[in-house]
Amino acid sequence: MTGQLITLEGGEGVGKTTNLAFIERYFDDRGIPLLKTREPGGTPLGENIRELLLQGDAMDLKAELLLVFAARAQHVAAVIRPALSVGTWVLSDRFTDASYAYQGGGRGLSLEMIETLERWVQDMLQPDLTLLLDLPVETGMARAKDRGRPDRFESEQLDFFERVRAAYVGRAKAYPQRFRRIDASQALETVQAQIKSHLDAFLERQG
Ligand code: Z5A
Repeated sequence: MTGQLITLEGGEGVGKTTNLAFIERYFDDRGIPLLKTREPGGTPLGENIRELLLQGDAMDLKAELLLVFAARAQHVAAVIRPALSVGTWVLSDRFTDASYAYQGGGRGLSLEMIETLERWVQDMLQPDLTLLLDLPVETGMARAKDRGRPDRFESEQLDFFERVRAAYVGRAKAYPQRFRRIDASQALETVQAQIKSHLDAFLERQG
């Protein structure tokens, strides 16, 4: 059996890092081999590109989009496809939905261009399950504010994050088969109970 690709998405301060650890434990407890990875990043080249994207100087928006997909091309070829082909499940902290949300929604770049890059880099590869942690932008920004010096994305303003959120929610509606939207404004135990019930249902579907 080939592995399954699960992605975790959401805007600023939604609690991805906190919940990734919970998801890892969930698979560990069931003895399912899981490779945890992230975007931008996941490979030595991707981690270098991540540094440029998060900490680098101001950049042209098209350069930003191409860097995100350059990191993804390496990630898909060197990490994700090889793992899936030997039956290892992959959990990625962000994937292409983030490009639609941040570069498409946030930056206002052409969705057609993102689709073209997506097809070129991924061919038919799509996540099997996407967990979207969703909460009001002000709540997320308040949760994230104690994190030290903000990076290039964290320095953006409220309206940018509103567009990011709207783009994520739009994609969740457009792809209901793979998206599960979780209300991340609830208490952590409630959020994690919802994540567990989506993972239980997903595992059941695999048979
Ligand atoms: N990016 C892009 O533009 N295009 C792309 O294609 C891709 C990425 C792939 C880095 O992402 C940037 O890359 C990202 C978009 C861009 N920029 N932003 N913003 P990242 O995923 O590495 O960075 P991040 O968004 O900052 O994620 P994070 O580190 O996982 O942060 P988080 O979601 O805020 O998670 P957290 O640290 O677990 O939670 C924040 C706080 O909330 C923390 O104090 C928790 O204890 C608290 N928390 C968590 N859950 C709860 C609940 N339920 N109640 C109360 N408090 C909670």
